[in-house]
Amino acid sequence: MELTLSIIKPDAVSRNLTGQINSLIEKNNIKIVAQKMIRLSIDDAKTFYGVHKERAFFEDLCSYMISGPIVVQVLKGKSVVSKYRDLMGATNPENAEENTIRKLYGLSVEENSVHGSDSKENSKVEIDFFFSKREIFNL
Ligand code: IDP
Ligand code: MG
Repeated sequence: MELTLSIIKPDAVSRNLTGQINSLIEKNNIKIVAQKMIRLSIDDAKTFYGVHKERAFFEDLCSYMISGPIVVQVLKGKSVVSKYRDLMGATNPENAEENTIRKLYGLSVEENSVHGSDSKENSKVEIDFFFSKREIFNL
């Protein structure tokens, strides 16, 4: 069993899609073992997306991520890091497969509704960034 960090991004939370996205997660046999709604500070956004700080879209991305509440989650399942990436679909919703979250709900390459850790190593760092041990059920 593996854990991954998921974020339901401001575009999706503001359009009332949290429940529909959670339903897709659960239908795919992935367990939500921690979840909370928060609003990021600009410093948090810049730290979280630090690997992208040289990219042209970095400032825009950080502004977008603090534009409204987000839902951060810890997901648990077999090979859930790659499984959730598959369920999310390609970064650009236009390139995402049918029935993926980003194909169904994404608005643009930036406002693409969800984040998921891209490796097991990063999932640990990202989960620790948002959650304390006592917030995660059945760790
Ligand atoms: P990922 O979320 O699929 O792992 P990354 O390349 O890690 O994609 O990019 C992080 C986030 O930055 C994306 O989910 C998206 O919100 C935003 N982003 C990525 N590429 C672009 C771009 O070309 N323009 C604007 N925003 C982008
Ligand atoms: Mg990424």
